[in-house]
Amino acid sequence: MSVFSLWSAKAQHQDCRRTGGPCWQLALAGQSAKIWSVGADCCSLGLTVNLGRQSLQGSNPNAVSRTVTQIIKHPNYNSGTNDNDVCLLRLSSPVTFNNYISPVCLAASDSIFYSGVNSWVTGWGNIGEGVSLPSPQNLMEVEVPVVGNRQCNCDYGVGSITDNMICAGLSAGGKDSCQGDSGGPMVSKQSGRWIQAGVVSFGEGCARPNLPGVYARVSQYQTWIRTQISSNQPGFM
Ligand code: 4AZ
Repeated sequence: MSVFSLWSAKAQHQDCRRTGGPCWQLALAGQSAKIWSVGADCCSLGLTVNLGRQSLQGSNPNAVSRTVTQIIKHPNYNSGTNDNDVCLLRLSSPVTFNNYISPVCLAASDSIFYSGVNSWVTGWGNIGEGVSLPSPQNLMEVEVPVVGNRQCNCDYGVGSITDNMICAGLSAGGKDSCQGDSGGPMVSKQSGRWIQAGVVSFGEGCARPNLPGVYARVSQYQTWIRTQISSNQPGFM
């Protein structure tokens, strides 16, 4: 048995080049968006995933770590357009779920996230566009409404937001994911359950007006994820 976690293909290529950076949030999330965290350390010697970690400093009594033994990048990832910006990380061994570490539901293929519906994004990324801002020491969380693809295409230029993307942000700006958050989860609550709708992918700047954050649309990857997990883990399904 093994455990897989969703990440961003862009983060694998770009953020891994950063050294000394903190962590990246991964998309193995929890029933309550407020109590989990999964981060991947800089990958000079391979990735380490920290689960249940809330702070970069001090004791994290609920944290456990696993190494990453396999990275499966989406075959149609396009680094020019950011289309299909997802990958799967295989952890070295299963994790026991508890109040601090729990899985999130993946958006089903037919899931709809209406524009205006709130979503929550978490991560260890930059807290603003300015380079001089300190990296957060605690896992951050932001609440942003979904922006429909038609509107998001108007914002970014028609054709740049594909059906494999989902956007979220305020038209006035001010709240967003940012560099270093890539790979992390965007979750929404549907019928009392936390559903992962997106994986942090890209955006023009951070928290700018009429330039929402763009996320890989998880509902497009159900089939791919299931195929990968079962073919890499015989007997699981
Ligand atoms: C990045 O480079 C990044 N404002 C992630 C999210 C956003 C922008 C940039 C969204 O990882």
